[in-house]
Amino acid sequence: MVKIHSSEITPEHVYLTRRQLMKGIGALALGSLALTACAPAAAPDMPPTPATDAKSPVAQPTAYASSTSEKLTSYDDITHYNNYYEFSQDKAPVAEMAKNFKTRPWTVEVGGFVNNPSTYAIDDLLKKYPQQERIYRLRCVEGWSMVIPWTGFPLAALLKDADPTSQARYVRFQSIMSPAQMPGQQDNYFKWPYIEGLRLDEAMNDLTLMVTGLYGKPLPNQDGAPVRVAVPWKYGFKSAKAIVKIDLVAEQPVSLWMNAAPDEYGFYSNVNPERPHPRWSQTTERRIGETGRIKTLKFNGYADEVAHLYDGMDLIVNY
Ligand SMILES: Nc1nc2c(c(=O)[nH]1)N[C@H]1C(S)=C(S)[C@@H](COP(=O)(O)O)O[C@H]1N2
Ligand SMILES: [Mo]
Repeated sequence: MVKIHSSEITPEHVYLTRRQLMKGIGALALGSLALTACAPAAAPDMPPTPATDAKSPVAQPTAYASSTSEKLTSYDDITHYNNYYEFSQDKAPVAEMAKNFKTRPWTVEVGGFVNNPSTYAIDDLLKKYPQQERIYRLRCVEGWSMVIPWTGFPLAALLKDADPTSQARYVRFQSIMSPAQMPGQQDNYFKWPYIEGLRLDEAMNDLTLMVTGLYGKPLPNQDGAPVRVAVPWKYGFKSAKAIVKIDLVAEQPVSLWMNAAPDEYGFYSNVNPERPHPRWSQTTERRIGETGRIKTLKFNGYADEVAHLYDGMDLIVNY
């Protein structure tokens, strides 16, 4: 993938115009789906339809890609308000600190309980899986949120090719370990590398995205280049950045945050206004770039897509 200069970043108004066009094209085939910030997702009046053949340099629109009428968070906020503890516990310095992070060469190893383990060079991975645009809300456990136009491909596609065996019950994500480049990894305050995990059915859900770009451009380093995951119905920390290894495992993985503060951060970490964080309420959130607070929705507004995964589970106990 080519290096981009900041002058090549699509200005937001250009991007938005193009998106409106794409949305128009998508809407013809899909019917319009409207989700708003403060109301639960209006039930789509038709099931998600496969991508249309609309030609776009960004991606093919899908039902999800066009599924929000919410205002996008600005490129500047998405790339300068970052949680990335390998670099810093402060958000603002991350962009500058991550500027020279090396994302090539890069490999992603897919293994564990699979019939077809493989190690992909990142550019082969990008070529193999067609990129789509998905506009998702991102809700951080700290009580703020953004609306981000990601590009990427469903993790399910990668997992199907890996062909999990019957022993595979969870997916474990491992982020890069590179203390020379990442000052946050130079002490043992956290147990590095960053580990996250999903149950296999969560990982296979169509919403779970391998993210390789945003605003139609390659993923900026501070947002997890060259590849991160986006799991939009869970708190942001479940969406690990700079992934180097994906393992299918039998046991529930222990994440970095479960290790650091087990009472505060559980394995599931579904966005849930009914379960307060031990130190703050989760009933509202601040949309970055906007004033005031809006209501936090269960599963971050994606209940129609994912609530069935938790039938019969107590999500207060299984936080
Ligand atoms: N490897 C790694 N992944 C990570 C984090 C991190 O510190 N390290 N922070 C998480 C948190 S808390 C959030 S809210 C999101 C932030 O993603 P963004 O900076 O692209 O908005 O990334 C998540 N993924
Ligand atoms: Mo977060």
